[in-house]
Amino acid sequence: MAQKPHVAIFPSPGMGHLIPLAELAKKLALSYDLSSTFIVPSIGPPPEAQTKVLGSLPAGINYISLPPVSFDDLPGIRAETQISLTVTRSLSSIRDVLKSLVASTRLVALVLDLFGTDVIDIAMEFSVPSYIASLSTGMTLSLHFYMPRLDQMVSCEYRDLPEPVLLPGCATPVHGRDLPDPIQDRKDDAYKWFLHHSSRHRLAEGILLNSFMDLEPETIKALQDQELGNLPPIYPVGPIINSGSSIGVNGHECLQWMDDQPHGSVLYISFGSGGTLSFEQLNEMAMGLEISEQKFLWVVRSPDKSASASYFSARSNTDPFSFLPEGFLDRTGGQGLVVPSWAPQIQVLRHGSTGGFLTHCGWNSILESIVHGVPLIAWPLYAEQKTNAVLLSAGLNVALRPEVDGNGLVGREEIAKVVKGLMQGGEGVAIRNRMKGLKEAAAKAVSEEGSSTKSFHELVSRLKN
Ligand code: UPG
Repeated sequence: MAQKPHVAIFPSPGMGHLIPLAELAKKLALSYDLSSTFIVPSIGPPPEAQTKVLGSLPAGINYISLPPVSFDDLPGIRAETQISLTVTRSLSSIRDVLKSLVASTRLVALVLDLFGTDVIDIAMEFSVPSYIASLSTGMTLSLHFYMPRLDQMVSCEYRDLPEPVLLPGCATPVHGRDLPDPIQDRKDDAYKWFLHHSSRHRLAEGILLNSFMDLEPETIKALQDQELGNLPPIYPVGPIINSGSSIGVNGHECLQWMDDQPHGSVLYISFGSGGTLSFEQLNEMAMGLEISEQKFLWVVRSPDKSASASYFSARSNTDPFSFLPEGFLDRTGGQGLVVPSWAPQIQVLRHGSTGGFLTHCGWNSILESIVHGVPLIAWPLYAEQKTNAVLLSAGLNVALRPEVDGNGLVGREEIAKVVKGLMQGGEGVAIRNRMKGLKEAAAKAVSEEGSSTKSFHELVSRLKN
């Protein structure tokens, strides 16, 4: 009997990459009978959240953990650089795994994300086609294809450009300071890596985009109509989101508390798998929430100067409660729940008591909010999150974006203002209604005849043949 087609999936480090790729693999297995193997890079001990995701994969999806790579020789490098170097330092073990998969399975494709583009060369050695899973917006994908040109055209730092940048196919202009964080310092290695991966997008056999036609119609059309030159085929297959197959860390405590809250009353606050605030900002956040008098569920991590300090561990570095203002937990006991490190986000967003989400604008969080119709406060921290915040607030109009003061902080009064505005104000109602429209559009995209379902069929028939 002929062997089933098999797909190798290479997620670069970070829960924000692993979670949507795990959901993609489940879809391939359950709807299309394609088996897969995850090739998982590692730096140190695997985060608990990662172990839970990999441990709950259904039959037909395997994973192989690569030997850990060390960064003892490069202390203090940026997260984006470390992610890229984790990939290049793992190339020889990736080659070994691919070789054994080629020998033991009918390997039809390798799927990798933005930071994995160096693995394309190894796949070529084995004549295996590579597909890039573009796990953020169509807008960011447009930037990747435009990046080599932008790099040539602009000589100053992007934040110093007098006019906003119009990315191909994108109706919303983006100020240079809102372009992704790794390209804010042209001398830094993170810039070179971003440009490197961007240039290599054209080597892919195809690109799966975790967005959908009705969300970013002009951008996706521009990408598909080849306005940026000869591009690989783009398959908009989103939203692919966390299905929440396990309750996860702090799950029962959060959901029990949510059950006791009035419908639509709770603001959920989370900065994704790795986001952290500075000590001063953590304090302003606590005081702002308290004076807003709105209910909240806050996932808190110990403060750090780097906004991505928990990226590789997905947990607080030390006890975060000891950094909160004195008496805060006692005073807000009836108003909110604070949990350390991690919450069962998808179950929280699905819960009837949730009325809003203050998010760091990671794309998975945004898609999860759209699918559940939860309006947003956009609080971007790092990576491409500021660009996403522009799309949400200025483009789609489904988020409030608080003002940052001259010291780089969002003050307590401003926090209380946007929180009340979202949860109680007229603006909040308008945003909630627009979010409802996006929720319906997302459901339509993944329905039987929906645009993303059709795209998925096309992609799979390409993979199988
Ligand atoms: N999550 C939880 N509980 C938590 C925190 C996160 O379940 O307490 C889940 C969440 O549901 C989501 C994922 O973890 O599925 C987090 O993904 P995302 O919101 O995209 O944030 P990051 O982990 O920060 O994602 C990285 C980048 C982000 C980018 C994304 C996709 O930081 O900027 O958009 O990857 O490329």
